[in-house]
Amino acid sequence: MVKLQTESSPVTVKIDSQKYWNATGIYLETGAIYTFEVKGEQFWYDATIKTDAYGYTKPWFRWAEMFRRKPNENWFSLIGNIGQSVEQEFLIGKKLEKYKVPLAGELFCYANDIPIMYFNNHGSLNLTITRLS
Ligand SMILES: [Ca+2]
Repeated sequence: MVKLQTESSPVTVKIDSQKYWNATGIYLETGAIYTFEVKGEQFWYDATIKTDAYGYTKPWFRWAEMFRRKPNENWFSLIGNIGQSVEQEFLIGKKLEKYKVPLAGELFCYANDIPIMYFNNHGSLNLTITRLS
């Protein structure tokens, strides 16, 4: 497991849209502040729908939104999670400027989708993590 220090270089990890949990191998420490960013133009695919880390909305999918892992965030938005805990889950999107870690653990990530709908996902994003303090 990698622990970033404030003077460490940023670390980039691959987040695969098909994985229910992407274990990043990055250990986030309690009270530390990090920046998470998907740099530049990067895309992943929900079946044939091309989108970025902000994800997308479709009026004809509205009925199914409540079944998403994060019901109130876009389809395919990039979500971060610490230690696979339901209490420590947050939207990253393309950039989360400053995130203060409430409780230490490994960073996990996923594309927001319905749990049984990961089979038709394609592509991955490179997420860069920097420790600020
Ligand atoms: Ca899907």
